[in-house]
Amino acid sequence: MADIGIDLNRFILEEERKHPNATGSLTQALMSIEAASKIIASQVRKAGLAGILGKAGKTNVQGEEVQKLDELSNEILIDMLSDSGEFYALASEELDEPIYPEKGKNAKYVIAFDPLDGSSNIDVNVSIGTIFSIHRRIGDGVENFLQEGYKQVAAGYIIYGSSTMFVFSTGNGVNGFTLDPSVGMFLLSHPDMKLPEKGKIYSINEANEKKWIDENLKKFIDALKDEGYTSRYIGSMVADVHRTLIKGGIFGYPADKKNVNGKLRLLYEASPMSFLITQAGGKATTGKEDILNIKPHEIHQRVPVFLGSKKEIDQLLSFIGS
Ligand code: P6P
Repeated sequence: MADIGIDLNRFILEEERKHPNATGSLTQALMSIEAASKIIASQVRKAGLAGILGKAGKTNVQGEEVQKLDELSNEILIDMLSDSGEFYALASEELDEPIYPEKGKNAKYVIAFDPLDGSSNIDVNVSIGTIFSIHRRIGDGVENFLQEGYKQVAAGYIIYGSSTMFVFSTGNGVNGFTLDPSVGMFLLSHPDMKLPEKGKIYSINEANEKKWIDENLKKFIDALKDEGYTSRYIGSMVADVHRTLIKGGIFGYPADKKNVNGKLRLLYEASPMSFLITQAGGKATTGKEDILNIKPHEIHQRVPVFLGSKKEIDQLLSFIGS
């Protein structure tokens, strides 16, 4: 295990050295994400002052109003990732279709990202985040993004909260790095992150209870209440998943009568977060199948999401599993 305090770049390079055939492409790819995240963090931290709060007046492919910080974060990521030359294609929550950077024509990887998830919380100063998912390039078009989640090469998020953290996995466990703004470096603060086998928290928007499709879901939540669980729901996926990764328990965004496939997107929310939770010893399911086994059919498709500690996920499936 790497020493606490080692910086992210050195950690990534040491990971590369463990793979004799590595070409350095993934290293460069991850470092370009890191660089973009530092710029986004600086914009997020001063958003209230820089007059970039508030709605940009446009709506994205999800039909959601786009806030200026969303647009800015999306542009920063597109510029930095395209310029790295390490990505053949980029897919973003903010783009209807993938883009194919000129410098990435011979690149080995593709990346899907949510540039600033939880953006409805920007104006009220609640933690928000960037989520990313990296796959190997397998072809020349959108099929690159329609790969099962278990095939991800790397996945991670950056949470802009009380501190800025970079949490990621390349398939060998999960490590968390905290930004030291005084030196502009992410330093290893959470080595080899593991979910507790069982938590004490459930995280779900109970306001939607009347719309839940499976009535056994309410029975499951009531069972947790009877066991003395507490409820924590921030309404920003990165923040709710980050807490679940550290404290355990369960986070869910189920299908309901309004969102019949759930609200969260498979490619750049559910799949990368499920990869991390699974790498950290937890589980992730739609309630019917393991999220990492789903073969996407569309880059913006939505899925029901339940992820967290083994105990709570197994208990959930005993109530709602097919
Ligand atoms: P609701 C934020 O808009 C988001 O996409 C996720 O970050 C979050 O988990 C979810 O939506 C919250 O949705 O319907 O509970 O407000």
